[in-house]
Amino acid sequence: MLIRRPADVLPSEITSPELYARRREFLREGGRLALAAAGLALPWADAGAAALANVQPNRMKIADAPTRLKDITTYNNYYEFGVEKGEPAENAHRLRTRPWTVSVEGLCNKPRRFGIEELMKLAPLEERLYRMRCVEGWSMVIPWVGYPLSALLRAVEPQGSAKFVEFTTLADAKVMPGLRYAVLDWPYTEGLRLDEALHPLTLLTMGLYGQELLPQNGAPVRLVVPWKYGFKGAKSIVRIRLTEQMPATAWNKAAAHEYGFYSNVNPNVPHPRWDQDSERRIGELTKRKTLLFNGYDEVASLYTGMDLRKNF
Ligand SMILES: Nc1nc2c(c(=O)[nH]1)N[C@H]1C(S)=C(S)[C@@H](COP(=O)(O)O)O[C@H]1N2
Ligand SMILES: [Mo]
Repeated sequence: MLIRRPADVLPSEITSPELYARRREFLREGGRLALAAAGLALPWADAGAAALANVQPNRMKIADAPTRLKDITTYNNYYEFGVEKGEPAENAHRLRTRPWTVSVEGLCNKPRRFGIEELMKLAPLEERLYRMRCVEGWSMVIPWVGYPLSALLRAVEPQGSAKFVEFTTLADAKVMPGLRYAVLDWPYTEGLRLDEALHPLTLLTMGLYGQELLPQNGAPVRLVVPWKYGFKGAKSIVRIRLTEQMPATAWNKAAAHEYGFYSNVNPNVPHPRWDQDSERRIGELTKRKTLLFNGYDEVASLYTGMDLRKNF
C-alpha cells in the first residue's frame, strides 16, 4: 500500500520460485494433481486447518461468484509476515493460534478475556459471502464464517460513554519477520465508531469456505467490515477496547492524508496517488466499477449529514 501499488500483478506471478518448487515436489510425490488443479483442500491440508461445525448458511444473497480458495489464501496483505503478496502464505505458518485469548476491555460493565474456544461458541457461526475491496485497487468475494461483532460487544455491556471500538492485533517478533521493518507502528491497530461496530454486517470472523482461518487470513480471529477498505479488517486480534475518543489507527498514523479513520469504499474520493473508481476482481480480466460503500447501501444511514470527502 504505502510502498507500491501492485494492483496489476497476477497472483500466479507472485508465488516465489521456492514455494512453487516445493508445491511441484509435493504434487509429484502425492500424485494429487487433480486436487491441486481444483485449487481446493491443498492449503488447508498443508496447514492442518479444521472444518467448522454447525455453520449456518447465510450467503447474504449476492450474485458475485466466490473467489478461488487458492487466491484467497495466497494473495494476502499481512505486513507482519512481509509486504509481498505471497509472503504471508509462506511465513504465517509460524503463528501459534492456540492457546489464544482476546481481552475485551475499556468502557463496558463486564470487561474480560475470552479464550478462543469460548469465543467461537459465543453466537451461531454463519457463512457470509461478502465483496471485499482493498485500497490498492483489487477485490475478492469471500465466504467468511463468523458472527456479528455486536454479539461480543453486547456480552460485555458497553457503557453510555463508549463511542468507539479499538482493535489491537498480535505483534510477536519471534514469529513475525515483518516487525523488523518500521512500515507501520506495530502493533497494527484499527478502529470503528461504535454504531459501525454494532452494525449487523460487521463480522467477527473465524473461518472461510467452511474451514478455520489460515494464519495468512488472520487466524484465529479477525474483523471483516465489507463496506470499508480491507485494511480496516484487523487480523489476529488480541484486544478489543471500548473508548470515548476516536482511536488512532496504524495506517492513519503512517500516512494521515492517504488513510482516514472512516475508510469507506468510495469511488468519488480518490486516494492521493490513484483513483478508487474501478477495481480488478481477482480472477477476472476486465475491470469493474467500484460501488459506493462497496455496494452495501444499507450502511448509508450511518453517515447522513457527514461530508464523506472530509471524513474519508
Ligand atoms: N494485522 C494485520 N491486519 C491486516 C493487515 C495487516 O497488514 N496486518 N492488512 C490489511 C489489508 S491492507 C487487507 S486488504 C486485508 C487483507 O485480508 P486477506 O489477506 O485475508 O484478504 O487485511 C487487513 N488486515
Ligand atoms: Mo488492503
